[in-house]
Amino acid sequence: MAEAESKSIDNASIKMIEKAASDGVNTAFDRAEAMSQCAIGMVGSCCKHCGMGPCRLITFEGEQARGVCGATAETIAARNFIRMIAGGAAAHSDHGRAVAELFLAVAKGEAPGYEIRDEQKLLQLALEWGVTIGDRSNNEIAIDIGEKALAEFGRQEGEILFLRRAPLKRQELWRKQGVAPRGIDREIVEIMHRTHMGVDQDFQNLLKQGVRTAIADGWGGSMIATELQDILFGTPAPVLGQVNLGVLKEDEVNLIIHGHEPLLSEMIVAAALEPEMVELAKSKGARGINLAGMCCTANEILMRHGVPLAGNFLQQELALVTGAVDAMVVDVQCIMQSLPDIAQCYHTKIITTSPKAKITGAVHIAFDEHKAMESAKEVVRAAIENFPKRGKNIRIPEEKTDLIAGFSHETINYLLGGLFRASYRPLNDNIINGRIRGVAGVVGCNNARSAHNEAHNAMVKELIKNDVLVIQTGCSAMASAMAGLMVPEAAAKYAGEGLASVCETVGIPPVLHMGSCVDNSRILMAATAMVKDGGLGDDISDLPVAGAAPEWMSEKAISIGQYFVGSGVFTVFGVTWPTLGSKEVTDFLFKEMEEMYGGMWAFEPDPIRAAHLMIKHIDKKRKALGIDKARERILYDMEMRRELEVV
Ligand code: BF8
Ligand code: SF4
Repeated sequence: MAEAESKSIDNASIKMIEKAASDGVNTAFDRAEAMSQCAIGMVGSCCKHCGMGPCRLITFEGEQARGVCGATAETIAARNFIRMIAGGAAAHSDHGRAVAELFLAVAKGEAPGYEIRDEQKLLQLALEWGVTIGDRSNNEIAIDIGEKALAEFGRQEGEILFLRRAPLKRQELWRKQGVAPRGIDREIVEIMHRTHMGVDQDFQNLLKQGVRTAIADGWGGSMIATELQDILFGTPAPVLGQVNLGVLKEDEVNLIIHGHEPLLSEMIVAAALEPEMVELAKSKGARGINLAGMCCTANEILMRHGVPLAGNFLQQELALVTGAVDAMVVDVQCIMQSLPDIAQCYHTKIITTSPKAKITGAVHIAFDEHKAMESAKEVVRAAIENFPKRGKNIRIPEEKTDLIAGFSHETINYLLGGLFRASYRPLNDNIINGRIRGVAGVVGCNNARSAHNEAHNAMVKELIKNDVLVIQTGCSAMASAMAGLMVPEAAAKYAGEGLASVCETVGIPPVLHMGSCVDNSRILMAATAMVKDGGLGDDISDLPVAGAAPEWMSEKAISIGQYFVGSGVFTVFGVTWPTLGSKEVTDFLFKEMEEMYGGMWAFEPDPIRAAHLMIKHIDKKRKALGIDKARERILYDMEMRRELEVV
């Protein structure tokens, strides 16, 4: 069916889109087709911030349109844009806060079942934050760290603590530009205030607050989430996993864990291993319990436990269409409201767990972190008890692909430098000598307005073909994994000769999975480590690196993009661009920001062209560093080598 094939490039998904159609099930793919997009809202020119609107700004020839209150297209586009940043930063940061709260409860002995797994990282953070170590116990140290982390959200003045991790030059630049965040919540609230009717009406001033808030996300809320999760659940190390709907099993209880915060899912992983649970599953006729992840929760439990990935954002409904999912448990973010409706067509139980995220039609099992194991067992039991209710209409696509995940910033350090001299030196050296042209972070969502996974795969393949090492998070990482790009063998098959030779020596894939979307903070740390190791300039903006989210859809992606730009990275987005209604705002984001921050936005829906914009930027940085000639020599060497091989 040509139609399903235009919606996804993944075979398993195509089969399930077809099955959904024959089962009479409506999915996001159908809804995207039926839902027309408002041309004015799409370009950021619709304001409904007060009861005199919505004001939909259309510029007539020679006449500048304004809202009823007099707001211009620039003000409206900038306000809409930074409200997206506020939404995204709030989501990541509230996740960070939940982790900090659990962390503190664990340290105080109030959350049985959890423990501190990465002592080294705990002590490192204690040193960094000036927490006394002495002969104190890990829990005593962790109480101080947890309190300091929580205070970051409500901090009113000064600067958030993790800013000091950035290269010195970057910190100075942030201070000079007035975008060093004071506190995480404060910056988000200030966006909501300044974008209220009749407050900040200078688009540059609005965008500046957008940068400050995004930095509070990347170097604040998200980084707190990543760091404390690592200390609590373990810092990821390379692990073999599998991805795609084919990880579901016909003869086992299939429980999908979907959402973002690993607090509950970590405990579900433990609960599913409990003998009483396995016995219960067997008593219901199942061979065992099969856990699989969806969206960023999937990335979290893959990175730490090797739990397979059932799929990315646009596969959440398709998983239910297999008819083989006994329960899908969700927490927060990127969860489609259509899930309970689709579940009704099969037998699946949709279980919500967070007081922040209930869905009409779903069962709610409140997750209590103080009795986490009990909550987790209740969820697993619900899945098991639902297993006998499976209907006959089951089809699990066979597609599943191997991947290696677990490339935390620390792991990359060890892998490259070795355990005793962990460093980014070999990466920097290979960039300087030209074997690796540069590094690209390709991240973000799927978007039902563009073919599922198509842009991710096209862009990533083009980048590695051109010797750009790719690091990934989120749904984008899963897209590459499905395409077989996250195994070491992919280097010989898809990467350019220079990159392939480095990957083969170190034994890594050309595309590295760094985790969930809050783990984009790992990319910031990796970039900082590259600067600190020397030879590639003295700021992130000097590095031959670039970022992209070719299939973005969520506000979180805009916040991530903006903190990359604010940290000095050229960042290109696909699908659509939300400020096109104002040329001034768009020009400011695409051009002026480079002068201010060394990084800027770009919009290019064609993934190959977007990849070449990234490569062009990388080459520009190589030239500025004076290392462009090295690469020419390398290529010449290879040309010569090929000739010799022919002889
Ligand atoms: O935080 S990449 S669709 S799942 S928003 Fe959502 Fe986008 Fe996926 Fe993870 Ni990130
Ligand atoms: Fe219209 Fe101004 Fe109200 Fe927005 S704030 S809806 S532009 S009157």
